[in-house]
Amino acid sequence: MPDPLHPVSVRSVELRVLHIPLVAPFTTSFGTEDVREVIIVRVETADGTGWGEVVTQAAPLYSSEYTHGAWDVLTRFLIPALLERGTVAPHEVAPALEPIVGHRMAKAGLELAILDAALRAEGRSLASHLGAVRDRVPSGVSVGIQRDPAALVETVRGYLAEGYVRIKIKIKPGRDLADTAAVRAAFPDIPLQVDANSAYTLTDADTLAGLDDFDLLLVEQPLQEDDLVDHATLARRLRTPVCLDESIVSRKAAADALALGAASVVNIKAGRVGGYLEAVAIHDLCRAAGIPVWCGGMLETGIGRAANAALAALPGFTLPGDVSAASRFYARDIVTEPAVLDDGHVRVPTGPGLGVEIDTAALEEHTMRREVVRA
Ligand code: OSB
Ligand code: MG
Repeated sequence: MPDPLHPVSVRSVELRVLHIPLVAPFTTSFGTEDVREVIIVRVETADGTGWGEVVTQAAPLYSSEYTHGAWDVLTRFLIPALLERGTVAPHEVAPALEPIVGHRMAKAGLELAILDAALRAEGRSLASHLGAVRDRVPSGVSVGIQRDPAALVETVRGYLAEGYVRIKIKIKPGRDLADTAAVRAAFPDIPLQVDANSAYTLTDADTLAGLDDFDLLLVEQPLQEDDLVDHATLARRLRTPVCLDESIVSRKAAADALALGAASVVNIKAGRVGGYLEAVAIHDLCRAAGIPVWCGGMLETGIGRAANAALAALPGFTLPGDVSAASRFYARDIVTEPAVLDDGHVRVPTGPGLGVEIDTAALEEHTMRREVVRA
């Protein structure tokens, strides 16, 4: 785990809801988004500013959290709890917020802003603090459900032409085996995986076993968030490795999943687990258990995208993550140097804190709502 950083003295926390248009609609088993709704956090401390991102979506479909619920719990409970303490070191944020049950994405966004402020004050990068061992990370792309399998093949072709080194396609009942077969037939050798976002039950085990024909890296979250035992049962039925996303809400959940044999690969998302420090703890426990991990994504802006690149540079991240270029989702990101794809990789920022600077004009353009909470 990272060494503790010095505390910062928090003076105020600004929240913004942003609406950022997506370059193309993104469809999963739980719905279609064409505008990203996200919360950006800015903390002002005695030693400078820090930025964070709350990766909720507009509706509670991926998890129970959603943007306006996160706004409410942040303004009423989480931010007041931090302001009441006065000073806080990054590793003290999660324990300080622990009495408030759940709301992990909201907590993660606040912790990231404190981490950024503390690291900028010490002139250290988030990547070096978390334990990064690489200066660039291989870039995979998550491809939404398209009109039909032929359209999916053309969309995938475009991403491969850009250089993405691993393709993930979204599946749901009725749009699974034929879609996967079409992509595999068109591209026999690419690293390919599928993500069901909890859309199946164990009664679909025969269909899911059909995925074994396509030489997939993994099938991600076929069953519900709390179906650990059913995932273990399914994993015994499939040759395709089962990877968990939604189910891994904490280091405890990860340990339970591994103990049950519910996952042989883990997707780590800092928002889903309550922060980047908890994410490192999950990385550490999976690494010790010989379980490969990869860095998931939540359509992050340049803030969360920079942090994800730092996390994905840790040694246990042995599979390419959903750490794509900003242009995969956004025409106008909110950082001055959006992440780009270079030879199938994304650079790990090396500057202090997140290592990215905010494009304030872009930030303003996308801001729908703003509030400052003071001590
Ligand atoms: O299940 O990984 C997921 C986006 C929103 C919610 C859930 C998921 C996703 C993605 C996109 O797959 C990954 C990305 O940000 O590139
Ligand atoms: Mg997923």
